[in-house]
Amino acid sequence: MQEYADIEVDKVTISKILGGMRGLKCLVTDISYLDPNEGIRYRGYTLHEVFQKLPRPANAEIPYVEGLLYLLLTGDIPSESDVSDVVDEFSKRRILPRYVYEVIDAFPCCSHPMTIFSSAILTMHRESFFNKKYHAGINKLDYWEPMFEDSLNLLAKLPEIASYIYAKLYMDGKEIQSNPSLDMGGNFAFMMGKDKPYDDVSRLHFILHSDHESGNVSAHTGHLVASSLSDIYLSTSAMINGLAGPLHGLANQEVLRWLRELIDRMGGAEPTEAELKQYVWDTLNSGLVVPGYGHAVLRKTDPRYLIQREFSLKHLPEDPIFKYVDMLYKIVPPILMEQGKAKNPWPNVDAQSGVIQWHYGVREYDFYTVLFGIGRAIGIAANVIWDRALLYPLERPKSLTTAMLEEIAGIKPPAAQTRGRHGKSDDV
Ligand code: CMX
Repeated sequence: MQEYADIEVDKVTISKILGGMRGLKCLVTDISYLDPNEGIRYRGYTLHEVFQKLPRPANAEIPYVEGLLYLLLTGDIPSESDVSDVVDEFSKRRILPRYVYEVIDAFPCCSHPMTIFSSAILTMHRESFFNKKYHAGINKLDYWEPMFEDSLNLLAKLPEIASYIYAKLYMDGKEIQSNPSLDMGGNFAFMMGKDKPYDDVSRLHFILHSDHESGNVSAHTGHLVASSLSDIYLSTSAMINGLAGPLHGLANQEVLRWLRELIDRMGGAEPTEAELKQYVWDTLNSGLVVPGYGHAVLRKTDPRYLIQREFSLKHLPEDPIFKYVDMLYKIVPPILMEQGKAKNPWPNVDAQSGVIQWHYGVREYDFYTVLFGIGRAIGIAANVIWDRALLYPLERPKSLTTAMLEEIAGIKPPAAQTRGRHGKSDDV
């Protein structure tokens, strides 16, 4: 690569620097690619192809999540036997250390499930093989191996952690022990105490949320933290914290909260189209965002939204909240276009995911982002393992002062630049 090192890929403009680096091409990943109009491809496959090609459990509509991990890691569609190897690995590694339950039990009341989830993952940092090997002096060419080992250990445990948090917060601590004969999606449904098709709902949810290339807050945080050779526990806990923001993963809970507020406002009566429009405008006029709509990269309806809509049309067409969600699909985009601010007026993944959970009885909507986190952890792990295998460097972009930018823009004399905003001669 050295001979191509100086070839330009993108231009860094002031608007990109000040605009959250939106669209700046400065990261590399081969795990997934997000086209603004087509949506996400995992290892070159569209989501429809992924759902079609990956092996699925007997009597299931949705493929094994374990097969998706195989695809993200290797780029190959796994055989049945490849998938059953991963299922076995997960089954062997799923048991949580006792202290994880104790940490979850110790949380004060009213803690958000994402805070508990992130902390529970962080607590397991002491289990890290990577950390132990690093301190024993492992060769950097071998870093990926303990990272891989740690990742399998962590991913296998996430459904156990999440379902225990759910039991603790909402089921008076009545946990259901896992069933080692089931795959990840099936076992999660089992531990949540849910019958079919919640196993498929879980597989669908985890696969759809796993990766969205590497510039979004959660994926980028995971990659950034791991770039300092932090292990998968530290990196995943950090990515969960990024996911917990309302402009990112927390939007799935916000959609349900926003819909429930509308239902309360209507006093149970079904809103007319005019009333729904008014509700959307009231939200915008109060300076709030319409949750579940818009995207930093996508410029069309998110295919993850459409796949969940297809699932809902098949399994829950009469669900009253799904009907609201579907009415909003027609109502919100023209309103956002009329308002003229959002670059993408179309729905994203979070506009549809909560209603499916609600329908199957998971109505504690502040838990929804934990489910997103289980899925996203799969993509983060695949990326971070490859980061170590390819010896990706510490990430360290350079920052400038405002005065330096002003000088670059030609609106400030050079003398002030080195002192920055708080320098003596900087009288801005
Ligand atoms: N409702 C109201 N206003 C919106 C909007 C929405 N759904 N989406 C964008 N806008 C506004 C922005 O707030 C911004 O306003 P200002 O100029 O006043 O700052 C303007 O439109 C331009 O924003 P943009 O370039 O279109 O979008 P960004 O890349 O800045 O932000 C996103 C993207 C997702 C944060 C934004 O669309 C949003 O806030 N959506 C609602 C929250 C949401 O659904 N987040 C989940 C995204 C998917 C995920 O990561 O899980």
